[in-house]
Amino acid sequence: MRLSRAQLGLLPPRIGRPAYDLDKTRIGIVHLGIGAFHRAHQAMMIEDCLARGETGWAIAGASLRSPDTRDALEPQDNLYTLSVRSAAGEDLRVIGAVRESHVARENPAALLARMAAPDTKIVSLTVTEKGYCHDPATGTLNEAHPDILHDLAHPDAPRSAIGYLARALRLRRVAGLAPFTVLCCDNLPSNGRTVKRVIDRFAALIDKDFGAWVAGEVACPSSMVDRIVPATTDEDRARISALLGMEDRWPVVTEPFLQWVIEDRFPQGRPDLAASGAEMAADVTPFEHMKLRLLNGSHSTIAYLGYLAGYETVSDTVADPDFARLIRAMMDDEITPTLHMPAGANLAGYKDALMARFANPALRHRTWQIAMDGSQKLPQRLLGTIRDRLAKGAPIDRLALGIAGWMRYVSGTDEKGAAIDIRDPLAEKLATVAANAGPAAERLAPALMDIAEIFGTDLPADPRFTNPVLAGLESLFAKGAKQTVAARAR
Ligand code: CS2
Repeated sequence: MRLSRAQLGLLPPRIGRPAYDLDKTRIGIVHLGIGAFHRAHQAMMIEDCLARGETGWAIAGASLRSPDTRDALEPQDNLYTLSVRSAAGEDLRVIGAVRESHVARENPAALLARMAAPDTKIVSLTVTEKGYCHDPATGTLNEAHPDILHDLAHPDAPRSAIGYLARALRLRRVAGLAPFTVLCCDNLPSNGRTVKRVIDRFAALIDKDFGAWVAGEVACPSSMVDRIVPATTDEDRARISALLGMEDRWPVVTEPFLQWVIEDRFPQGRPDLAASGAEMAADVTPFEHMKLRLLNGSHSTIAYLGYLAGYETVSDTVADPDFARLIRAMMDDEITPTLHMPAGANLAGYKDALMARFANPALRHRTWQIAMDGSQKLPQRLLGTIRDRLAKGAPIDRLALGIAGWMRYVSGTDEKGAAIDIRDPLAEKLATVAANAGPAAERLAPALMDIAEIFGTDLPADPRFTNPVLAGLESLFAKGAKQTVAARAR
């Protein structure tokens, strides 16, 4: 038996389920990038809006390329289980907010029609950092990106998320409809401003007049999103299906913590997200910095150094007291002084909670998963913090070790000599650099720092940056991650 609308009544009583009439709701949001994160975060908050009677905000989800999510969800009437897991146990709830699953590559017209429909007021995105086809160091559109070149040449048959946004906005304009609000939910710095910069430029390249309309009319509020959502495993599928008494092909497993801080700029309206627990703010920048630097900066550092030390998950890594000490010291001594929080923010409490979240033994969050796409992540997670520190003449030893960990990781071979499966849009370039440099820190470090789309041109020229990174990388090659971390954690 498979989870579906017809079977909802057969679920055991302890399993939560939609507390509203699914047929009485309409689609008001199109979400590009319907992965695990969206389904554990925004879709859950929208579910609460629908349950409160805000009927106009159900979600049409889309994957740009892979049919996997659609193939799993459509036969279940797009229902799926959200599991909230910690040492205290597991809570299960079936979510009904997602009403359609699109695969852009298979049927672009259907997705564009949904994005251009009069009821669609918001198009939100979790397409990961690389999905914006931008230059990570500068945050501007990468006009040489193959998908962007394609979409500029064929604006009516786009491939990239940016191409879809532009095409759908154009269809709306032609139809005399107001644009939708573009809500970026990816871990980018000033993510609304970044997507705005990229889409404005793309639209201007297509047509000057259309570009001016997009620049003037399309709102892109920034938002800080936070919830740890590891990839679903087959073990999760089996356990959750057994608890449901019916099969769910793609449940999502997450932690109790959830945060969403959103700039309140939605000219076409929005659901009452604050009533679902979001925080509406005039400016999310301080919250973005706090989260990207403390959580994601630590996450990436844990991912590279933990992977190299042989730890499979984040919780395994921080169960090593040296790693936990290093990360906490990095947060307290090197990251916190760069943050400018509004009065009343409790950073100490945030960091305590973060350490507990990393230690959550019920989440098997693989270091390898977080290590993906480092070229797109390092600038906002570690390098921005490093720049702020250097501007104040402050030391960066632990942050530099995080960068050195990435370098050691992308050298492509682990400490036992086994190949590392590196996933990164720059993987080919990284492999060439690593092959030319060999396992020699003094050659590898400068060669990697030469990649301007990651490091810019300022950092490689600053010995206060290059020296500690090189020292870290030398130690990682000579002594390994465990000993290097132990020596620096005390
Ligand atoms: C992680 C994030 O995979 C990663 O790079 O750092 O997905 C992280 O779990 C979320 O940003 C938490 O909100």
